[in-house]
Amino acid sequence: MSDIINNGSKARIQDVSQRLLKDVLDLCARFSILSLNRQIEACEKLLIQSQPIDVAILGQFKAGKSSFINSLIGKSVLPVGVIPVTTVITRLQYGEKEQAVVRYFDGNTSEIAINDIEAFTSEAENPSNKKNVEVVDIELPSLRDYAGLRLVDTPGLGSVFKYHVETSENWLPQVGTALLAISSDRPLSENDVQLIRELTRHTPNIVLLLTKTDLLSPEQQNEVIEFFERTIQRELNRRLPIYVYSTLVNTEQYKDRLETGLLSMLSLNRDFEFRKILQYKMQSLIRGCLGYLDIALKTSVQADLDRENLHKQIFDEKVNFDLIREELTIIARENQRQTRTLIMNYLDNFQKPLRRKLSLDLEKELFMWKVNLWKLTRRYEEWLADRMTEEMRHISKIEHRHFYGTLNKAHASLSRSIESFRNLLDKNIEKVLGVRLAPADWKIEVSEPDHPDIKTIRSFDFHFDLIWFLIPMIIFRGLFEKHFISEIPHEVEANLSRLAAQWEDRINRAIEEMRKQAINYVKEELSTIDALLSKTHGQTDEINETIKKLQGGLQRLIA
Ligand SMILES: Nc1nc2c(ncn2[C@@H]2O[C@H](COP(=O)(O)OP(=O)(O)OP(=O)(O)O)[C@@H](O)[C@H]2O)c(=O)[nH]1
Ligand SMILES: [Mg+2]
Repeated sequence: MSDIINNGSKARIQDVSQRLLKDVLDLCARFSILSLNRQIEACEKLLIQSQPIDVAILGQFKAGKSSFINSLIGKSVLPVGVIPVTTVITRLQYGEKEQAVVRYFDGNTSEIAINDIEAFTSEAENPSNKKNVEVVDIELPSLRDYAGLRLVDTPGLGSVFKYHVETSENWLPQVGTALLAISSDRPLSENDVQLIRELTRHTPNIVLLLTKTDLLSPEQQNEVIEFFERTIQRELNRRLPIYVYSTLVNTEQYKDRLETGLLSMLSLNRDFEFRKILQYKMQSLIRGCLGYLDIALKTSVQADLDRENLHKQIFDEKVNFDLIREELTIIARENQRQTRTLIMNYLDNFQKPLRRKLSLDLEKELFMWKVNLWKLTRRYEEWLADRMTEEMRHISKIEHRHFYGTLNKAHASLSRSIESFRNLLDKNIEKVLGVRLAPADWKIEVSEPDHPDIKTIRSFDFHFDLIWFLIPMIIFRGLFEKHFISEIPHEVEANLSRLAAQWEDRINRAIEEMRKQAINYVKEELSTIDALLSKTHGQTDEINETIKKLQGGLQRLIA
Protein backbone atom coordinates (compact mmCIF):
# COMPACT_ATOMS: atom_id res chain seq x y z
CA MET A 1 0.00 0.00 0.00
CA SER A 2 2.70 2.48 1.01
CA ASP A 3 4.57 1.55 -2.16
CA ILE A 4 1.57 2.55 -4.25
CA ILE A 5 1.35 5.85 -2.43
CA ASN A 6 5.08 6.28 -2.81
CA ASN A 7 5.02 5.55 -6.51
CA GLY A 8 2.04 7.83 -7.03
CA SER A 9 3.71 10.69 -5.25
CA LYS A 10 6.98 9.97 -7.07
CA ALA A 11 5.24 10.25 -10.43
CA ARG A 12 3.48 13.40 -9.33
CA ILE A 13 6.64 15.16 -8.12
CA GLN A 14 8.41 14.16 -11.32
CA ASP A 15 5.51 15.40 -13.46
CA VAL A 16 5.19 18.70 -11.67
CA SER A 17 8.98 19.14 -11.75
CA GLN A 18 9.15 18.34 -15.43
CA ARG A 19 6.56 20.97 -16.29
CA LEU A 20 8.05 23.55 -13.99
CA LEU A 21 11.48 22.95 -15.38
CA LYS A 22 10.18 23.72 -18.85
CA ASP A 23 8.69 26.98 -17.60
CA VAL A 24 11.95 27.85 -15.88
CA LEU A 25 13.92 27.12 -19.05
CA ASP A 26 11.59 29.34 -21.09
CA LEU A 27 11.73 32.27 -18.75
CA CYS A 28 15.50 32.00 -18.26
CA ALA A 29 15.86 32.25 -22.03
CA ARG A 30 13.39 35.13 -22.19
CA PHE A 31 15.00 37.13 -19.42
CA SER A 32 18.57 36.03 -20.24
CA ILE A 33 19.11 34.48 -16.82
CA LEU A 34 22.27 32.43 -17.17
CA SER A 35 23.28 31.98 -13.56
CA LEU A 36 20.76 29.21 -12.90
CA ASN A 37 22.08 26.98 -15.66
CA ARG A 38 23.92 24.58 -13.36
CA GLN A 39 20.94 24.23 -11.06
CA ILE A 40 18.72 23.57 -14.07
CA GLU A 41 21.17 20.98 -15.34
CA ALA A 42 21.23 19.24 -11.95
CA CYS A 43 17.42 19.03 -11.90
CA GLU A 44 17.36 17.78 -15.49
CA LYS A 45 19.79 15.02 -14.58
CA LEU A 46 17.67 13.97 -11.62
CA LEU A 47 14.61 13.87 -13.84
CA ILE A 48 16.12 12.01 -16.75
CA GLN A 49 18.07 9.28 -15.07
CA SER A 50 17.02 7.15 -12.17
CA GLN A 51 20.41 7.76 -10.71
CA PRO A 52 21.78 7.01 -7.27
CA ILE A 53 21.85 9.67 -4.57
CA ASP A 54 25.14 11.50 -4.67
CA VAL A 55 26.62 11.56 -1.18
CA ALA A 56 29.37 14.09 -1.67
CA ILE A 57 32.32 14.55 0.62
CA LEU A 58 33.15 18.22 0.43
CA GLY A 59 35.43 20.51 2.35
CA GLN A 60 38.68 22.36 2.59
CA PHE A 61 41.80 20.85 1.04
CA LYS A 62 43.51 18.25 3.12
CA ALA A 63 40.49 17.76 5.36
CA GLY A 64 40.91 14.04 4.81
CA LYS A 65 38.09 13.55 2.31
CA SER A 66 39.71 10.96 0.07
CA SER A 67 41.20 9.15 3.10
CA PHE A 68 37.71 8.98 4.64
CA ILE A 69 36.22 7.32 1.54
CA ASN A 70 39.11 4.86 1.30
CA SER A 71 38.59 3.98 4.95
CA LEU A 72 34.82 3.66 4.56
CA ILE A 73 35.08 1.24 1.64
CA GLY A 74 38.04 -0.54 3.19
CA LYS A 75 40.27 -0.14 0.17
CA SER A 76 42.87 2.47 -0.83
CA VAL A 77 41.30 3.38 -4.13
CA LEU A 78 41.63 7.14 -4.05
CA PRO A 79 44.95 8.98 -4.00
CA VAL A 80 45.73 10.82 -0.75
CA GLY A 81 48.64 12.96 0.36
CA VAL A 82 49.95 15.75 2.53
CA ILE A 83 49.67 18.31 -0.23
CA PRO A 84 46.51 19.04 -2.32
CA VAL A 85 45.79 15.88 -4.29
CA THR A 86 42.29 15.29 -5.65
CA THR A 87 41.85 17.16 -8.93
CA VAL A 88 38.81 15.46 -10.49
CA ILE A 89 35.32 14.54 -9.25
CA THR A 90 35.40 10.80 -8.48
CA ARG A 91 32.20 8.82 -7.90
CA LEU A 92 32.08 5.40 -6.28
CA GLN A 93 29.07 3.11 -6.26
CA TYR A 94 28.05 -0.46 -6.03
CA GLY A 95 28.71 -2.63 -9.09
CA GLU A 96 28.86 -6.38 -9.58
CA LYS A 97 32.45 -6.19 -10.67
CA GLU A 98 35.24 -3.82 -10.01
CA GLN A 99 35.61 -1.26 -12.75
CA ALA A 100 36.65 2.33 -13.35
CA VAL A 101 35.53 4.51 -16.23
CA VAL A 102 37.03 7.89 -17.10
CA ARG A 103 34.51 10.33 -18.64
CA TYR A 104 35.98 13.22 -20.53
CA PHE A 105 34.46 16.64 -21.16
CA ASP A 106 34.33 15.89 -24.88
CA GLY A 107 31.96 12.99 -24.23
CA ASN A 108 34.54 10.23 -24.66
CA THR A 109 34.94 7.53 -22.05
CA SER A 110 37.66 5.00 -21.33
CA GLU A 111 37.78 2.10 -18.95
CA ILE A 112 40.88 1.90 -16.78
CA ALA A 113 42.28 -0.36 -14.09
CA ILE A 114 41.30 0.66 -10.56
CA ASN A 115 44.96 0.92 -9.66
CA ASP A 116 45.49 3.49 -12.40
CA ILE A 117 42.94 6.05 -11.29
CA GLU A 118 45.62 8.18 -9.65
CA ALA A 119 46.84 8.99 -13.17
CA PHE A 120 43.56 10.86 -13.72
CA THR A 121 42.43 12.07 -10.32
CA SER A 122 45.63 13.34 -8.68
CA GLU A 123 47.18 16.75 -9.12
CA ALA A 124 50.61 15.13 -9.42
CA GLU A 125 49.72 13.04 -12.47
CA ASN A 126 46.94 15.16 -13.98
CA PRO A 127 47.95 18.72 -13.08
CA SER A 128 44.96 21.14 -13.21
CA ASN A 129 43.16 18.35 -15.03
CA LYS A 130 45.14 18.69 -18.22
CA LYS A 131 43.59 15.42 -19.34
CA ASN A 132 40.14 17.07 -19.46
CA VAL A 133 38.43 14.52 -17.29
CA GLU A 134 34.89 15.42 -16.32
CA VAL A 135 34.43 12.60 -13.83
CA VAL A 136 35.82 9.19 -12.90
CA ASP A 137 33.19 6.54 -12.12
CA ILE A 138 34.23 3.58 -10.02
CA GLU A 139 32.11 0.53 -9.33
CA LEU A 140 32.94 -1.83 -6.50
CA PRO A 141 31.17 -4.99 -5.32
CA SER A 142 32.12 -4.06 -1.76
CA LEU A 143 29.71 -1.13 -1.88
CA ARG A 144 26.68 -3.42 -1.93
CA ASP A 145 25.55 -2.13 1.46
CA TYR A 146 25.31 1.34 -0.02
CA ALA A 147 23.36 0.38 -3.13
CA GLY A 148 21.41 3.36 -4.42
CA LEU A 149 24.05 5.75 -3.12
CA ARG A 150 27.10 7.12 -4.84
CA LEU A 151 30.02 8.39 -2.78
CA VAL A 152 31.54 11.42 -4.43
CA ASP A 153 35.08 12.54 -3.72
CA THR A 154 35.66 16.18 -4.58
CA PRO A 155 38.76 18.37 -4.97
CA GLY A 156 39.47 20.43 -1.84
CA LEU A 157 38.41 24.02 -1.46
CA GLY A 158 40.61 26.92 -0.35
CA SER A 159 43.86 25.61 -1.80
CA VAL A 160 46.19 27.45 -4.19
CA PHE A 161 44.83 25.27 -6.98
CA LYS A 162 42.05 27.43 -8.36
CA TYR A 163 41.02 24.66 -10.68
CA HIS A 164 40.16 22.41 -7.69
CA VAL A 165 38.00 25.07 -6.14
CA GLU A 166 36.22 25.75 -9.42
CA THR A 167 35.57 22.08 -10.07
CA SER A 168 33.97 21.49 -6.70
CA GLU A 169 31.97 24.69 -6.71
CA ASN A 170 30.65 23.97 -10.16
CA TRP A 171 29.64 20.52 -9.08
CA LEU A 172 27.79 21.69 -5.96
CA PRO A 173 24.31 21.96 -7.55
CA GLN A 174 24.37 18.20 -8.17
CA VAL A 175 24.90 17.28 -4.56
CA GLY A 176 22.33 14.90 -3.06
CA THR A 177 23.55 14.61 0.50
CA ALA A 178 26.51 16.71 1.59
CA LEU A 179 29.10 15.44 4.04
CA LEU A 180 31.18 18.45 4.95
CA ALA A 181 34.57 17.21 6.11
CA ILE A 182 36.26 19.47 8.66
CA SER A 183 39.66 18.51 9.95
CA SER A 184 40.18 18.43 13.72
CA ASP A 185 43.25 20.60 13.37
CA ARG A 186 41.28 23.36 11.55
CA PRO A 187 37.85 23.44 13.13
CA LEU A 188 35.15 25.29 11.20
CA SER A 189 36.50 28.23 9.26
CA GLU A 190 34.49 31.04 7.73
CA ASN A 191 34.90 29.20 4.41
CA ASP A 192 33.13 26.17 5.86
CA VAL A 193 30.22 28.30 7.07
CA GLN A 194 30.05 29.90 3.63
CA LEU A 195 30.04 26.46 2.03
CA ILE A 196 27.13 25.38 4.25
CA ARG A 197 25.24 28.48 3.15
CA GLU A 198 25.91 27.60 -0.47
CA LEU A 199 24.94 23.95 0.07
CA THR A 200 21.67 25.03 1.61
CA ARG A 201 20.57 26.11 -1.89
CA HIS A 202 21.08 22.62 -3.24
CA THR A 203 20.21 20.00 -0.65
CA PRO A 204 18.18 19.51 2.48
CA ASN A 205 20.70 16.97 3.74
CA ILE A 206 23.85 18.54 5.14
CA VAL A 207 25.97 16.62 7.62
CA LEU A 208 29.18 17.74 9.34
CA LEU A 209 32.03 15.24 9.52
CA LEU A 210 34.79 16.02 11.98
CA THR A 211 37.81 14.15 10.61
CA LYS A 212 41.16 13.16 12.10
CA THR A 213 39.69 13.00 15.60
CA ASP A 214 42.74 10.98 16.64
CA LEU A 215 44.48 14.36 16.84
CA LEU A 216 42.17 15.35 19.71
CA SER A 217 41.59 14.04 23.23
CA PRO A 218 37.96 13.05 24.01
CA GLU A 219 37.53 16.34 25.92
CA GLN A 220 38.89 18.34 23.03
CA GLN A 221 36.55 16.45 20.68
CA ASN A 222 33.56 17.43 22.80
CA GLU A 223 34.81 20.98 22.91
CA VAL A 224 35.09 21.09 19.10
CA ILE A 225 31.63 19.57 18.63
CA GLU A 226 30.08 22.11 20.99
CA PHE A 227 31.89 24.85 19.13
CA PHE A 228 30.42 23.53 15.84
CA GLU A 229 26.92 23.46 17.27
CA ARG A 230 27.18 26.95 18.71
CA THR A 231 28.67 28.47 15.60
CA ILE A 232 26.17 26.87 13.21
CA GLN A 233 23.32 27.95 15.41
CA ARG A 234 24.64 31.49 15.59
CA GLU A 235 25.65 31.87 11.96
CA LEU A 236 22.93 29.88 10.22
CA ASN A 237 20.27 29.51 12.87
CA ARG A 238 19.99 25.77 12.42
CA ARG A 239 21.27 22.44 13.73
CA LEU A 240 23.18 19.97 11.63
CA PRO A 241 23.99 16.33 12.42
CA ILE A 242 27.65 15.97 13.38
CA TYR A 243 29.62 12.75 12.91
CA VAL A 244 33.21 12.15 13.87
CA TYR A 245 35.79 10.04 12.08
CA SER A 246 39.38 8.91 12.22
CA THR A 247 41.09 6.66 9.76
CA LEU A 248 43.58 5.71 12.48
CA VAL A 249 41.77 5.31 15.80
CA ASN A 250 38.34 3.77 16.61
CA THR A 251 37.65 3.64 12.90
CA GLU A 252 35.16 0.73 13.03
CA GLN A 253 33.15 2.39 15.75
CA TYR A 254 32.89 5.66 13.83
CA LYS A 255 32.06 3.80 10.64
CA ASP A 256 29.26 1.90 12.39
CA ARG A 257 27.72 5.10 13.67
CA LEU A 258 27.86 6.67 10.26
CA GLU A 259 26.38 3.64 8.58
CA THR A 260 23.46 3.20 10.91
CA GLY A 261 22.80 6.91 11.42
CA LEU A 262 23.20 8.07 7.87
CA LEU A 263 24.32 5.84 5.02
CA SER A 264 22.08 2.80 5.57
CA MET A 265 19.17 5.12 6.24
CA LEU A 266 19.76 6.88 2.95
CA SER A 267 20.23 3.63 1.08
CA LEU A 268 17.10 2.00 2.49
CA ASN A 269 14.93 5.04 1.87
CA ARG A 270 16.57 5.85 -1.41
CA ASP A 271 13.36 6.67 -3.33
CA PHE A 272 11.95 8.84 -0.60
CA GLU A 273 15.27 10.64 -0.15
CA PHE A 274 15.61 11.03 -3.90
CA ARG A 275 12.23 12.70 -4.18
CA LYS A 276 13.01 14.87 -1.22
CA ILE A 277 16.21 16.01 -2.90
CA LEU A 278 14.50 16.59 -6.26
CA GLN A 279 11.73 18.54 -4.59
CA TYR A 280 14.26 20.57 -2.66
CA LYS A 281 16.35 21.37 -5.71
CA MET A 282 13.30 22.37 -7.72
CA GLN A 283 12.09 24.63 -4.93
CA SER A 284 15.49 26.19 -4.64
CA LEU A 285 15.67 26.69 -8.40
CA ILE A 286 12.26 28.33 -8.48
CA ARG A 287 13.11 30.57 -5.54
CA GLY A 288 16.26 31.54 -7.43
CA CYS A 289 14.16 32.33 -10.47
CA LEU A 290 11.67 34.33 -8.43
CA GLY A 291 14.57 36.31 -7.03
CA TYR A 292 15.74 37.28 -10.50
CA LEU A 293 12.22 37.96 -11.66
CA ASP A 294 11.82 40.29 -8.74
CA ILE A 295 14.79 42.26 -9.99
CA ALA A 296 13.34 42.24 -13.50
CA LEU A 297 9.98 43.36 -12.12
CA LYS A 298 11.48 46.22 -10.11
CA THR A 299 13.50 47.34 -13.13
CA SER A 300 10.46 47.16 -15.35
CA VAL A 301 8.28 49.06 -12.87
CA GLN A 302 11.00 51.69 -12.60
CA ALA A 303 11.27 51.88 -16.39
CA ASP A 304 7.50 52.31 -16.64
CA LEU A 305 7.65 55.06 -14.05
CA ASP A 306 10.53 56.75 -15.84
CA ARG A 307 8.67 56.56 -19.10
CA GLU A 308 5.56 57.93 -17.47
CA ASN A 309 7.58 60.76 -15.98
CA LEU A 310 9.17 61.54 -19.32
CA HIS A 311 5.74 61.52 -20.86
CA LYS A 312 4.43 63.89 -18.21
CA GLN A 313 7.36 66.23 -18.62
CA ILE A 314 7.10 66.37 -22.40
CA PHE A 315 3.33 66.54 -22.56
CA ASP A 316 3.02 69.20 -19.88
CA GLU A 317 0.13 71.60 -19.42
CA LYS A 318 1.32 73.71 -22.37
CA VAL A 319 2.09 70.94 -24.79
CA ASN A 320 -1.41 69.62 -24.80
CA PHE A 321 -3.36 68.53 -27.84
CA ASP A 322 -6.80 69.64 -26.65
CA LEU A 323 -5.47 73.05 -25.78
CA ILE A 324 -3.83 73.69 -29.14
CA ARG A 325 -6.83 72.33 -31.00
CA GLU A 326 -9.03 74.75 -29.14
CA GLU A 327 -6.65 77.62 -29.84
CA LEU A 328 -6.55 76.82 -33.57
CA THR A 329 -10.31 76.49 -33.70
CA ILE A 330 -10.82 79.85 -31.99
CA ILE A 331 -8.44 81.52 -34.48
CA ALA A 332 -10.31 79.98 -37.41
CA ARG A 333 -13.77 80.82 -36.05
CA GLU A 334 -12.81 84.40 -35.16
CA ASN A 335 -11.54 85.02 -38.66
CA GLN A 336 -14.44 83.27 -40.30
CA ARG A 337 -16.80 85.47 -38.33
CA GLN A 338 -15.21 88.61 -39.82
CA THR A 339 -15.02 87.45 -43.44
CA ARG A 340 -18.43 88.70 -44.50
CA THR A 341 -18.10 92.14 -42.90
CA LEU A 342 -14.65 92.58 -44.37
CA ILE A 343 -15.81 91.79 -47.88
CA MET A 344 -18.93 93.87 -47.50
CA ASN A 345 -16.95 96.86 -46.27
CA TYR A 346 -14.77 96.62 -49.29
CA LEU A 347 -17.66 96.17 -51.68
CA ASP A 348 -19.42 99.20 -50.21
CA ASN A 349 -17.03 101.30 -52.26
CA PHE A 350 -18.65 99.94 -55.37
CA GLN A 351 -22.21 100.71 -54.40
CA LYS A 352 -22.37 104.34 -55.50
CA PRO A 353 -20.40 104.23 -58.76
CA LEU A 354 -22.14 101.09 -59.80
CA ARG A 355 -25.56 102.52 -59.03
CA ARG A 356 -24.77 105.62 -60.98
CA LYS A 357 -23.31 103.78 -63.89
CA LEU A 358 -26.20 101.33 -64.18
CA SER A 359 -28.86 103.99 -63.72
CA LEU A 360 -27.39 106.07 -66.53
CA ASP A 361 -27.02 103.06 -68.76
CA LEU A 362 -30.57 102.01 -68.03
CA GLU A 363 -31.89 105.44 -68.86
CA LYS A 364 -30.17 105.29 -72.22
CA GLU A 365 -31.45 101.81 -72.81
CA LEU A 366 -35.04 102.62 -71.89
CA PHE A 367 -35.10 105.34 -74.40
CA MET A 368 -34.60 102.79 -77.11
CA TRP A 369 -37.16 100.25 -75.88
CA LYS A 370 -40.42 101.19 -77.59
CA VAL A 371 -42.47 98.20 -76.51
CA ASN A 372 -45.43 97.29 -74.35
CA LEU A 373 -45.16 96.78 -70.59
CA TRP A 374 -44.84 93.06 -70.76
CA LYS A 375 -41.99 93.29 -73.24
CA LEU A 376 -40.50 96.24 -71.40
CA THR A 377 -40.37 94.32 -68.20
CA ARG A 378 -38.80 91.31 -69.94
CA ARG A 379 -36.22 93.53 -71.61
CA TYR A 380 -35.49 95.25 -68.35
CA GLU A 381 -35.03 91.95 -66.56
CA GLU A 382 -32.77 90.56 -69.24
CA TRP A 383 -30.78 93.74 -69.38
CA LEU A 384 -30.43 93.84 -65.59
CA ALA A 385 -29.45 90.19 -65.38
CA ASP A 386 -26.83 90.60 -68.09
CA ARG A 387 -25.37 93.80 -66.74
CA MET A 388 -25.39 92.68 -63.14
CA THR A 389 -23.74 89.40 -64.00
CA GLU A 390 -21.17 91.20 -66.06
CA GLU A 391 -20.47 93.74 -63.30
CA MET A 392 -20.34 91.18 -60.51
CA ARG A 393 -18.04 88.95 -62.55
CA HIS A 394 -15.88 91.90 -63.27
CA ILE A 395 -15.65 92.92 -59.60
CA SER A 396 -15.08 89.33 -58.56
CA LYS A 397 -12.34 88.87 -61.11
CA ILE A 398 -10.51 92.14 -60.52
CA GLU A 399 -11.09 92.61 -56.83
CA HIS A 400 -11.26 89.16 -55.27
CA ARG A 401 -7.80 89.42 -53.74
CA HIS A 402 -9.15 92.19 -51.56
CA PHE A 403 -11.61 89.72 -50.06
CA TYR A 404 -8.79 87.57 -48.69
CA GLY A 405 -8.19 89.62 -45.55
CA THR A 406 -9.45 87.01 -43.10
CA LEU A 407 -7.96 84.19 -45.11
CA ASN A 408 -4.52 85.75 -44.86
CA LYS A 409 -4.96 86.72 -41.25
CA ALA A 410 -6.11 83.21 -40.34
CA HIS A 411 -3.15 81.76 -42.20
CA ALA A 412 -0.71 83.97 -40.33
CA SER A 413 -2.29 83.32 -36.93
CA LEU A 414 -2.61 79.58 -37.42
CA SER A 415 1.00 79.39 -38.62
CA ARG A 416 2.21 81.42 -35.66
CA SER A 417 0.22 79.34 -33.25
CA ILE A 418 1.51 75.97 -34.43
CA GLU A 419 5.01 77.31 -34.67
CA SER A 420 5.03 78.44 -31.08
CA PHE A 421 3.50 75.12 -30.07
CA ARG A 422 6.25 73.32 -31.93
CA ASN A 423 8.84 75.47 -30.14
CA LEU A 424 7.44 74.48 -26.77
CA LEU A 425 7.44 70.84 -27.75
CA ASP A 426 11.01 71.04 -29.05
CA LYS A 427 12.16 72.70 -25.86
CA ASN A 428 10.52 70.05 -23.67
CA ILE A 429 11.98 67.22 -25.70
CA GLU A 430 15.42 68.71 -25.53
CA LYS A 431 15.14 69.32 -21.81
CA VAL A 432 13.83 65.84 -21.00
CA LEU A 433 15.51 63.63 -23.58
CA GLY A 434 18.45 65.79 -24.60
CA VAL A 435 17.67 65.47 -28.29
CA ARG A 436 16.77 68.15 -30.78
CA LEU A 437 14.06 67.36 -33.25
CA ALA A 438 14.74 68.19 -36.86
CA PRO A 439 12.96 71.39 -37.88
CA ALA A 440 9.42 70.58 -38.93
CA ASP A 441 7.97 71.71 -42.20
CA TRP A 442 4.65 72.80 -40.84
CA LYS A 443 3.70 75.03 -43.73
CA ILE A 444 0.00 75.63 -44.00
CA GLU A 445 -1.08 75.67 -47.60
CA VAL A 446 -3.59 78.36 -48.53
CA SER A 447 -5.95 76.88 -50.99
CA GLU A 448 -7.22 79.57 -53.32
CA PRO A 449 -11.01 79.70 -52.99
CA ASP A 450 -13.00 78.85 -56.11
CA HIS A 451 -14.69 81.68 -57.89
CA PRO A 452 -18.40 81.62 -57.20
CA ASP A 453 -20.81 81.08 -60.04
CA ILE A 454 -22.32 84.55 -60.24
CA LYS A 455 -25.98 84.95 -61.19
CA THR A 456 -28.26 87.83 -60.49
CA ILE A 457 -31.47 87.66 -58.59
CA ARG A 458 -34.98 88.78 -59.55
CA SER A 459 -36.01 92.07 -58.18
CA PHE A 460 -39.81 92.38 -58.39
CA ASP A 461 -42.09 91.60 -55.56
CA PHE A 462 -45.16 92.00 -57.62
CA HIS A 463 -45.34 91.38 -61.32
CA PHE A 464 -47.19 94.20 -63.01
CA ASP A 465 -46.35 92.76 -66.37
CA LEU A 466 -48.90 90.01 -65.79
CA ILE A 467 -51.63 92.63 -66.18
CA TRP A 468 -49.86 94.59 -68.88
CA PHE A 469 -52.86 94.58 -71.19
CA LEU A 470 -54.82 96.60 -68.60
CA ILE A 471 -52.22 99.31 -68.36
CA PRO A 472 -52.08 102.02 -71.05
CA MET A 473 -48.42 102.55 -71.69
CA ILE A 474 -48.71 106.07 -73.09
CA ILE A 475 -49.81 107.26 -69.68
CA PHE A 476 -47.81 105.02 -67.40
CA ARG A 477 -44.59 104.38 -69.28
CA GLY A 478 -42.81 107.22 -67.45
CA LEU A 479 -43.86 105.73 -64.10
CA PHE A 480 -42.51 102.33 -64.96
CA GLU A 481 -39.26 103.68 -66.22
CA LYS A 482 -38.85 105.56 -62.94
CA HIS A 483 -39.68 102.44 -61.08
CA PHE A 484 -37.05 100.46 -62.96
CA ILE A 485 -34.41 103.10 -62.36
CA SER A 486 -35.33 103.34 -58.70
CA GLU A 487 -34.82 99.60 -58.38
CA ILE A 488 -31.16 99.85 -59.38
CA PRO A 489 -29.68 100.79 -55.95
CA HIS A 490 -31.52 97.94 -54.29
CA GLU A 491 -30.43 95.53 -57.05
CA VAL A 492 -26.83 96.68 -56.72
CA GLU A 493 -26.88 96.21 -52.95
CA ALA A 494 -28.56 92.83 -53.14
CA ASN A 495 -26.10 91.53 -55.71
CA LEU A 496 -23.04 92.90 -53.96
CA SER A 497 -24.25 91.32 -50.76
CA ARG A 498 -24.82 88.06 -52.59
CA LEU A 499 -21.33 88.27 -54.05
CA ALA A 500 -19.98 88.81 -50.55
CA ALA A 501 -21.90 85.80 -49.25
CA GLN A 502 -20.59 83.60 -52.03
CA TRP A 503 -17.03 84.65 -51.36
CA GLU A 504 -17.51 84.36 -47.63
CA ASP A 505 -18.58 80.78 -48.08
CA ARG A 506 -15.50 79.95 -50.11
CA ILE A 507 -13.02 81.82 -47.96
CA ASN A 508 -14.38 80.33 -44.76
CA ARG A 509 -14.15 76.89 -46.27
CA ALA A 510 -10.50 77.59 -47.06
CA ILE A 511 -9.90 78.75 -43.48
CA GLU A 512 -11.50 75.53 -42.24
CA GLU A 513 -9.14 73.57 -44.45
CA MET A 514 -6.18 75.40 -42.93
CA ARG A 515 -7.45 74.76 -39.42
CA LYS A 516 -7.71 71.05 -40.18
CA GLN A 517 -4.24 71.05 -41.67
CA ALA A 518 -2.76 72.75 -38.61
CA ILE A 519 -4.50 70.38 -36.21
CA ASN A 520 -3.29 67.48 -38.25
CA TYR A 521 0.35 68.58 -38.06
CA VAL A 522 0.12 68.81 -34.30
CA LYS A 523 -1.78 65.57 -33.94
CA GLU A 524 0.65 63.57 -36.04
CA GLU A 525 3.67 65.00 -34.27
CA LEU A 526 2.29 64.32 -30.81
CA SER A 527 1.19 60.82 -31.59
CA THR A 528 4.61 60.02 -33.09
CA ILE A 529 6.35 61.13 -29.93
CA ASP A 530 3.79 59.36 -27.79
CA ALA A 531 4.34 56.14 -29.72
CA LEU A 532 8.11 56.45 -29.39
CA LEU A 533 7.83 56.93 -25.67
CA SER A 534 5.65 53.91 -25.19
CA LYS A 535 7.26 51.67 -27.78
CA THR A 536 9.72 50.00 -25.38
CA HIS A 537 6.80 49.00 -23.27
CA GLY A 538 7.66 47.67 -19.85
CA GLN A 539 7.38 43.98 -19.25
CA THR A 540 5.67 44.53 -15.92
CA ASP A 541 2.50 42.61 -16.74
CA GLU A 542 4.37 39.78 -18.36
CA ILE A 543 6.74 39.46 -15.39
CA ASN A 544 3.91 39.60 -12.90
CA GLU A 545 2.17 36.81 -14.73
CA THR A 546 5.34 34.69 -14.81
CA ILE A 547 5.87 35.26 -11.09
CA LYS A 548 2.32 34.16 -10.36
CA LYS A 549 2.77 31.04 -12.46
CA LEU A 550 6.01 30.12 -10.71
CA GLN A 551 4.53 30.76 -7.29
CA GLY A 552 1.69 28.43 -8.20
CA GLY A 553 4.26 25.83 -9.24
CA LEU A 554 6.10 26.25 -5.98
CA GLN A 555 2.86 25.66 -4.07
CA ARG A 556 2.23 22.49 -6.03
CA LEU A 557 5.73 21.26 -5.26
CA ILE A 558 5.35 21.87 -1.55
CA ALA A 559 1.83 20.41 -1.36
N1 LIG B 1 45.95 11.87 11.71
C1 LIG B 1 45.12 11.68 10.71
N2 LIG B 1 45.49 12.03 9.47
C2 LIG B 1 44.64 11.82 8.46
C3 LIG B 1 43.37 11.23 8.65
N3 LIG B 1 42.73 11.19 7.47
C4 LIG B 1 43.59 11.71 6.57
N4 LIG B 1 44.72 12.10 7.15
C5 LIG B 1 45.83 12.75 6.50
O1 LIG B 1 45.44 14.01 6.00
C6 LIG B 1 46.13 14.26 4.79
C7 LIG B 1 45.17 14.65 3.69
O2 LIG B 1 44.39 13.54 3.34
P1 LIG B 1 43.56 13.50 1.98
O3 LIG B 1 42.62 12.34 2.11
O4 LIG B 1 44.42 13.56 0.83
O5 LIG B 1 42.80 14.80 2.12
P2 LIG B 1 41.80 15.44 1.04
O6 LIG B 1 40.78 16.18 1.82
O7 LIG B 1 41.29 14.41 0.15
O8 LIG B 1 42.75 16.42 0.27
P3 LIG B 1 42.50 17.08 -1.15
O9 LIG B 1 42.10 15.99 -2.05
O10 LIG B 1 43.80 17.62 -1.52
O11 LIG B 1 41.49 18.09 -0.94
C8 LIG B 1 46.91 13.02 4.45
O12 LIG B 1 48.25 13.19 4.81
C9 LIG B 1 46.27 11.97 5.29
O13 LIG B 1 47.18 10.95 5.71
C10 LIG B 1 43.02 10.82 9.99
O14 LIG B 1 41.94 10.36 10.26
N5 LIG B 1 43.94 11.09 10.96
MG1 LIG C 1 41.31 14.18 -1.87
